[in-house]
Amino acid sequence: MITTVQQHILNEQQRFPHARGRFSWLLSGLTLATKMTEAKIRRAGLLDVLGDIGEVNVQGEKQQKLDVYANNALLHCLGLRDTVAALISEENEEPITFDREQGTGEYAIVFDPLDGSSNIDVNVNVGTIFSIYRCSPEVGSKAAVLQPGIKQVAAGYVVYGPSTIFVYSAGSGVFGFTLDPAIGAYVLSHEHMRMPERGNIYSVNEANADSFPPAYQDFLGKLRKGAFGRKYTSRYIGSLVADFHRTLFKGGIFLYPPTETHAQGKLRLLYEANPLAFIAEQAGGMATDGTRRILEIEPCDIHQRTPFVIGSKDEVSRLRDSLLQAKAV
Ligand code: P6P
Repeated sequence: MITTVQQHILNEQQRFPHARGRFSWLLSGLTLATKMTEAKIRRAGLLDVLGDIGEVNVQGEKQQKLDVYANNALLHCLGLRDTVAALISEENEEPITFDREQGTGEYAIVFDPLDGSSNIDVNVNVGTIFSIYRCSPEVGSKAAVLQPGIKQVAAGYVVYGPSTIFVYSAGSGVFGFTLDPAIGAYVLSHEHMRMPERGNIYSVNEANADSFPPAYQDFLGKLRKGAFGRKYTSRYIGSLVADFHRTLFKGGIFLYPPTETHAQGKLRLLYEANPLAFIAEQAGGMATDGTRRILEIEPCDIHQRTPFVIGSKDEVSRLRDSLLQAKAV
């Protein structure tokens, strides 16, 4: 007997009698958009969707055609859901808002439509990352998402790879659904996913290592020397969703520290760090900006960046403690 994402959400919502199935209606917009994107990615080499369109997004990054397609699919599918009051995307400078009838439009969705875009042309995993917040007409869309990540109603990602997996949490554990191309549905494949307490993999772009703050360099040196009683290996795909998905399964630590070119880190708080931090904590892991819990950071701008450390409690807390100690000195 298969359980689809919608069925799972409806089962979950039975525990919340006040929910009127509107959340599952909203989520169906998300899953549809990602299936449309997956169909394009799966045939990328055959369709004229590779390469960039010669424009750059708000981040100053070249927009790949698949970026644009993924963004438009999400804006279209979610815009059709009257439960959605606002959409905030990595690809759009300002929020997209909708005038909904009184009593509808209760959610704001934040997303990175196609993360890891630099890997698209070389057929390496890419992903979609999303966060869902409640918002009310009084609060307004920007204020609704400029809240700490602990206010997320739900969050998750889709990793497009050898198989396409939709991973999400609504605050009661982490669930994975694998897309079955034979029926075009996401089918429950991973229940109550848990991140190992510790691992033996660290994931960082070593090319930036010389510009990391000394305490980070010292910590990475300790991992390499087996100072914590186990040998580590290094894995870095350069696609956040793929690097995180591996960390969720295998444990260990992913880091994007402050660097010479990105003093505040490169990754974005609202649509990269917060949703993955929500998933990590729900799975028993941990996520910081080095020293502070990611989910407690008060955002000031929808595109703000943050240093990002996520993974098993053991490694993330060891790094946090050594960074706090370095600060205290
Ligand atoms: P770097 C991809 O462009 C991305 O936004 C994330 O998916 C990834 O973790 C990071 O940038 C890679 O950045 O500087 O190591 O190439």
